[in-house]
Amino acid sequence: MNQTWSSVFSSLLKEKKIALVTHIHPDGDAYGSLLGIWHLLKHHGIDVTAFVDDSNHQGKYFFLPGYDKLKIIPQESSETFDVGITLDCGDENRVTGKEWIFNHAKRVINIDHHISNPLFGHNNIVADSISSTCELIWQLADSNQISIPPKAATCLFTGIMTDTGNFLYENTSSGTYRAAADLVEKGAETETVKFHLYHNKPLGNIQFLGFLIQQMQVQFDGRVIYLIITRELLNQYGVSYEDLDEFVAFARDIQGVEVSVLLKEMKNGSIKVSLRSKSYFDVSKLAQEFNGGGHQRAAGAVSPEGMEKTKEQLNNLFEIYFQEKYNDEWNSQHT
Ligand SMILES: [Mn+2]
Repeated sequence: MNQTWSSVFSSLLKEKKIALVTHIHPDGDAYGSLLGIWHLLKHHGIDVTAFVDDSNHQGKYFFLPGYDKLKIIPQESSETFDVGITLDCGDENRVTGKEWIFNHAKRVINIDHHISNPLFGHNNIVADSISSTCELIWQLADSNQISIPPKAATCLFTGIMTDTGNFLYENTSSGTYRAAADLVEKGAETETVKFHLYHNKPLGNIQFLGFLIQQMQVQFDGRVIYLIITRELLNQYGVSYEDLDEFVAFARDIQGVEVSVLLKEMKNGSIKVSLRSKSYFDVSKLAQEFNGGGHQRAAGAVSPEGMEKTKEQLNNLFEIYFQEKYNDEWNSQHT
């Protein structure tokens, strides 16, 4: 563990008042790191508050300990904090309450694991080779011998599990298993996590997935799959935003597929682009072409163009990437 990061983290235990935020449309790693570090700091006597946006407050991560203690970012308040921490935010525009945290905290610490992170904090603990922000927090605590209470362990375990696709993705290292094993020993309630995330899916979600799979578009000799979600469709099936991640990962698992693309129409007509790749395609580069970012195997962006135009732009990029960058892989891949 990097010495500077380690000491920045241990110095948190000397602070009086800390605010925590994560990214918009929080996923398992976002809620896991937010609540994991909240329990950890609280356990060590810090006055700490975890803040979220109001928009998605009944999501599938409700079972995480402390979820009901999350506070909504206030519209107006003169409250100040010694430190503000942004968790799992690949860039400042993804931070929930970005302006609020920079205005109300004397110092902002950016704790993240996205390769495209531009280091927007006063201190930056950004480790792009680590599976998840939750694993990074475990490493920071472990290297400083800061004890992790059971509730924090449950939250951190959740983020590791979701960001690695249940320890399947190639971001899963020996260190990831070590972190997970240690969190289990520290009391992570793995059965609760597994039940709520994997064995309790709403029927509508699975029916929606079935529909999407029927409609999916196969391109580039089966190497690229498109899942297209219009607003109409989303309303019809009542599927929440946070479930869509799973679908794009599911399509990527099809034999011969290298990149899975999910295009989702948003309220204002722009298109949310989610990208997953299997073994060689660096989708963070593709996302950057749309001013987005992420990881090599999982990235995203928002396209201001409509559905058809966005798909056309993506196809042009795939054409170029497969011909120029990934020509060897293109020729050698067995489909
Ligand atoms: Mn993450």
